[in-house]
Amino acid sequence: MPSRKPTRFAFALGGIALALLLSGCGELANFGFDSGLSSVNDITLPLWNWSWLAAAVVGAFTLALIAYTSIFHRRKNDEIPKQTQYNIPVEIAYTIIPLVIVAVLFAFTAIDENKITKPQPGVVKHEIGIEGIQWSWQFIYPEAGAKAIVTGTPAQPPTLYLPLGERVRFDLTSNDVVHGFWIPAFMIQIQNLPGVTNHLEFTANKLGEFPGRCNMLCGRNHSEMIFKVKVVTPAEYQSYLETLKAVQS
Ligand SMILES: [Cu+2]
Repeated sequence: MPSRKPTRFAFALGGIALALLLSGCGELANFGFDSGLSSVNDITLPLWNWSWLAAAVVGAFTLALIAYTSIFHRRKNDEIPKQTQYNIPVEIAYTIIPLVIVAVLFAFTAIDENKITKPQPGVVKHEIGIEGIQWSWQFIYPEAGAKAIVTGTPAQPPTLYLPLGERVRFDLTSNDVVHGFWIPAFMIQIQNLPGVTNHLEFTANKLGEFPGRCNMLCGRNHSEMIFKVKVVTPAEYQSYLETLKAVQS
């Protein structure tokens, strides 16, 4: 009975995987991200979670097909099995199924992207300029005057202040090459392009400090393009703007 051992082994492996998955469900929720942090991640998290679940289903199905073939169709003797050149229904199925998967993922992504990038001019309370420079960031606060510009360096990464619960509009540019403005915790990523101004509106919904970085390979010191995001109360944000004003006068 040569097929007995591998079958038991496959069942044992499947059992262990299922046990691990069920026991870890608490930590697996949201797959590494927190909910309620920002207006963007509240939109993105369901898509993120369902994409992982869809990937798990596709992965399990594929693994089952591979296991079935390798367990039940192992070489039993020296006889060459029936040789098949093609199987039209199978080939149509494995062309159409991935196309449907990609189309569904694309549609849900496009719907969420439209929600995230839709401007809400009446709700926006603040405007902040984000300029990528080789190799750091400049944060521009026009509310605090024309010269309210915070420039970071690799040795002294800048801090981006954001007011809690108030919608901010970012105007993103670059003065040299393509950079990627990325705040992982908030699930925000948008490119800084030379000669183009990109916009993103966003509300931070949790006080605290969060790391930010550049995620476009932009040159030798790309990895040093880090910054800190500090979400403060609206009153603290106003007093920060006042300190920026005071520095200029
Ligand atoms: Cu960069």
